[in-house]
Amino acid sequence: MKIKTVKTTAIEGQMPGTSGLRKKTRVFMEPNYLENFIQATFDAIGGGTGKTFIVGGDGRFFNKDAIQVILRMAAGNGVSKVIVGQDGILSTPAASHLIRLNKADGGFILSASHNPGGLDEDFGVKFNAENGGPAPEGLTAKIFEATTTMNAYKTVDADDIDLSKTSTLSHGDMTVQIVNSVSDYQALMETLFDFDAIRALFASGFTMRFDAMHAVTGPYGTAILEDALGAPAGTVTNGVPLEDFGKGHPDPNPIWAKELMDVMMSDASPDIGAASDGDGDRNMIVGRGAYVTPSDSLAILAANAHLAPAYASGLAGIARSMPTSAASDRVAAKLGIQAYETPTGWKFFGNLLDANKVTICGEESAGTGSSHVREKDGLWAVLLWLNILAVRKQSVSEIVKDHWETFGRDYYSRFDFEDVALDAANDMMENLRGRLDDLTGKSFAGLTVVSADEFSYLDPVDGSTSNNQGLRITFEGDGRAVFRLSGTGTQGATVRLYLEQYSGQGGDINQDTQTALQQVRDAAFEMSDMKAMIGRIEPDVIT
Ligand code: VG1
Ligand code: CO
Repeated sequence: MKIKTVKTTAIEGQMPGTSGLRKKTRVFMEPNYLENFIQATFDAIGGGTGKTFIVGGDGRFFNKDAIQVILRMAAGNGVSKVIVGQDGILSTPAASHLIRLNKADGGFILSASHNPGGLDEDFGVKFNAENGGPAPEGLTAKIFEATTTMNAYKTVDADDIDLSKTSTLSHGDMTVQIVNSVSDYQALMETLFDFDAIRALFASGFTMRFDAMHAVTGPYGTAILEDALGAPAGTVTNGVPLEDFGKGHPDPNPIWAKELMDVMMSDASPDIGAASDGDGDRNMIVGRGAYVTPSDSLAILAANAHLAPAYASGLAGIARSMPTSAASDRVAAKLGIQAYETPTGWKFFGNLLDANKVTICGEESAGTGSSHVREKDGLWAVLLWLNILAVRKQSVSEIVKDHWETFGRDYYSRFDFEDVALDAANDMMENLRGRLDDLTGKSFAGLTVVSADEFSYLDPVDGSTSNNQGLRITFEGDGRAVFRLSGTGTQGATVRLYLEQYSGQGGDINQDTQTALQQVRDAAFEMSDMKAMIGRIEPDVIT
């Protein structure tokens, strides 16, 4: 098969963000856009010759077409083998596992995660490195650099490969292996959790609703929860992946998973509700009448992980992203293990996991995971919850309440202001950044600032530094506000304001969240002059 070199021109720098390159689908479909990014990735990792890669995506519109492009380009770049999920389907954690299992040189995951899919919505590509984790910052910088100097890409003339059946095919010298999307991942889960105990839980009449949101976890949820663990048929809802996710936002939070929330808050509520996002790396957990915030979920999973076989001997440490609440730090302190605070995005956990400094990690945005892969893992979190419930034989809300009684409660909420004019968002951040040094000791909305800084991370493993990772302000009385600009939006800027208030041990754990956060919120609005700077203080989404 003849390798073709196609001339192209650099597309003014394609910058991979928190989670790969994410753009409108139509942008990805422009001539050479996807091709440039893929070639830039091959160039940045020193070429593809003789290497093995994993390829799959969340099933959104353009997934299959993009895979065919990548397969031809892989052959053009001398790759020796590509392993692809059947029908082009691989969840992000399953792809991470396949990279590790097959000792591959990396993987391409096609997804814009929780962003909507379709011709007029979003598409994305992430490159994961040989450890199975998102490309570290040094590599994303090289990829970006390569996109700016690009003048040709390599591919082959070849027909599309049939992705619908598990089989082994070829593009010339390159082997393409189509694998079942679920089975290796399921086998991994069986090594981590007590499937017999969870099976017994379901057999005893325990009920669950898992909302796959018409995204990638449908086949995984059905195979594992219903077929392997014996949950009744119908436990998994919206279980067929659709190219437009049924026109929904496959984002597992109380706003976008409203259908599930309504059931969980009603008399017909099952014992546990859960949902996952577009690419299967996020999770939402909700008990009967009780939503569990992701920050609390991370802390509770960490505090109870020893009840599952894989974590019975304890945790090496716990890591959380900076905007995530301090709840998991309290667990680490009690367990006498190290707590790490990293910038937003899973890539920063990779080094800590590889160096065995931590076992469990999480983010406030509904991501939790462990050392079993190098990505956050939605179903993993759901299964760990089920394992804990099977052992403790208490309800979700009893477990949550018990946790708060032991550790105190970290009230938490995130406000998202979407599609803000870029200049306005940058000006607001710049303005606040410029005043950080003067904030300490000043009062806003009656709250005195204890400290204010811009988060910068020194990686304890490789010594690299990541600056500009969010503005954080702590208040007297254990309150905190964090301002950050999103790195995953595709339109304008998204301003995220993260609010947190600790009840103290033995403090009031029964307040309404927004009431408990009111003072911190007002102080944040006042100190940033948000109303004047971006023209509003009403968020689009509150989680
Ligand atoms: C968001 C979340 C962050 C997460 C990232 C990717 O980033 O806040 O916690 O790691 O999405 O998640 P940002 O920059 O928009 O705040 V996913 O599920 O898209 O892989
Ligand atoms: Co995701």
